[in-house]
Amino acid sequence: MSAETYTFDDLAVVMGTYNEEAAVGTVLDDIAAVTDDRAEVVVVDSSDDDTPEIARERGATVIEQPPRGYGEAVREAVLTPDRPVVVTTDCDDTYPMEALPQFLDRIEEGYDVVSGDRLYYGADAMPPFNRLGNVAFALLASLLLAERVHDVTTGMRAYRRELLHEIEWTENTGLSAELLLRPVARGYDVVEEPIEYRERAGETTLDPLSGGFDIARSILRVCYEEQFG
Ligand SMILES: Nc1nc2c(ncn2[C@@H]2O[C@H](COP(=O)(O)OP(=O)(O)OP(=O)(O)O)[C@@H](O)[C@H]2O)c(=O)[nH]1
Ligand SMILES: [Mg+2]
Repeated sequence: MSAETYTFDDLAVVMGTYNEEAAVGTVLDDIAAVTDDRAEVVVVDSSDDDTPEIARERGATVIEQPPRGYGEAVREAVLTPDRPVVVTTDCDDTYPMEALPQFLDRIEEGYDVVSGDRLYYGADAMPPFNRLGNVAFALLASLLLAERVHDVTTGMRAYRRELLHEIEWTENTGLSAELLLRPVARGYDVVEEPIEYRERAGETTLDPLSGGFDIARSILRVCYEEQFG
């Protein structure tokens, strides 16, 4: 691992947004407050509400895209910034932006990926069905990769920028799992960092059942490809 010094000027925070007007203001204000307004913010937006206007007012770069699912938006979002450290979040006020300095510190220590582990503290704010699903996804991936991972679908991670461009990303609903599992399988330095998880502001766009099947399929495909592909 090679250590380098980073400041908030080296940080980009990126997200997909689909009708998140109830949360986008809070999320972007939190990022600005925690980073002294120095992080670049990239929003890939598919909304038909006021989300993009609110994001632009706060200085974010807004890229418009038709609604094609989580991964289509987040792939474009993570590949856009030129800054050396890229952090993903959901735009629903569930993830603690206060943890950004800690994530940057971990990258500075030399990690390639820092993954927010929501299950460590119990994730009481997560619906029980989703919590159970996440425990099952983590066990499945751990078995297939022979390496213990604890939260494979978290939306909050920091990545060293080069890694994002070194790997080809193929998944949509399962992109979050893919963004953890391919680096783990390829021997990058990955660490899971416990984070608090809050209840969502605004409506979910995810159907837990069909979304869950898509994620399970992505985990199987990605782990198979990494081992035999
Ligand atoms: N641009 C774009 N963003 C999307 C799309 N689908 C989801 N998102 C965004 O991706 C992020 C994650 O989606 P969520 O609805 O929070 O999904 P989740 O976290 O799995 O589930 P809940 O938080 O429980 O609803 C949010 O910021 C959404 O607004 C899409 O088709 N296009
Ligand atoms: Mg969410």
